[in-house]
Amino acid sequence: MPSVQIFSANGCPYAQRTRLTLLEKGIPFELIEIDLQNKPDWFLEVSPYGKVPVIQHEGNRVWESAVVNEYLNEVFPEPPLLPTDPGQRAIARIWIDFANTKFTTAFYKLLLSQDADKQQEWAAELRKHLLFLETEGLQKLSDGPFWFGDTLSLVDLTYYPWFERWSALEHYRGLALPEECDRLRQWWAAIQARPSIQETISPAAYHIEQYAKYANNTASGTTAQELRKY
Ligand SMILES: N[C@@H](CCC(=O)N[C@@H](CS)C(=O)NCC(=O)O)C(=O)O
Repeated sequence: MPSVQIFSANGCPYAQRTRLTLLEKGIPFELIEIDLQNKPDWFLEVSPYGKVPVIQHEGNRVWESAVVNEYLNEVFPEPPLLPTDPGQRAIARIWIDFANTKFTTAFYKLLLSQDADKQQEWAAELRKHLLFLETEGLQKLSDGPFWFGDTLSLVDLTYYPWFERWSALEHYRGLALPEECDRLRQWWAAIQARPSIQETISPAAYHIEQYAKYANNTASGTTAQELRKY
């Protein structure tokens, strides 16, 4: 029996981050699929926030994908998915924080916004973030193809799921990757070739369907409710 259990949902980008981390490290795991539209009663006991992903490992229960991934990187050190130099490791964490606080927020706010002015505002915000990833992140940190050069890191795995879902954003809101994002495109091509990605990827049509309720603002899950508050 694998030592790691992950509570996951196939469409969830945060859970995908953690599934990718498990696969990249070659950690055997048991996957428990949660139907987020119809959560089992026991789920709140496992997940205090009512969200996926959550992992259980040797008496530890950990949630919040960024924290889960750091935990996995510490207890299963090979291959390392964060730079060993403390300065570089801090930079990696800054980019992970940027994904969580700015980038994914703009992604969801754009999808949830219904009026044209708000959509324009959030599209401009997201475009600004993409250019920031390109010029301050990818271009300055390494020659690629990944954030820290040839070696994949948690930063790559943190951003990947939203780029897989870009087809849905483009479908509902018409926002394409800006022309000038060459390094982002190079990164995208390189990361898509990873076996871990091929094992977890879902087609564009699936994501378009999954986000239909975000795009017409009828999504009723905890995550959508929280995002509507600001
Ligand atoms: N900050 C959390 C976000 C996790 C999250 O929002 N998961 C969503 C699915 S993508 C969820 O489980 N939502 C529960 C719900 O919508 O009721 C993380 O990084 O793990």
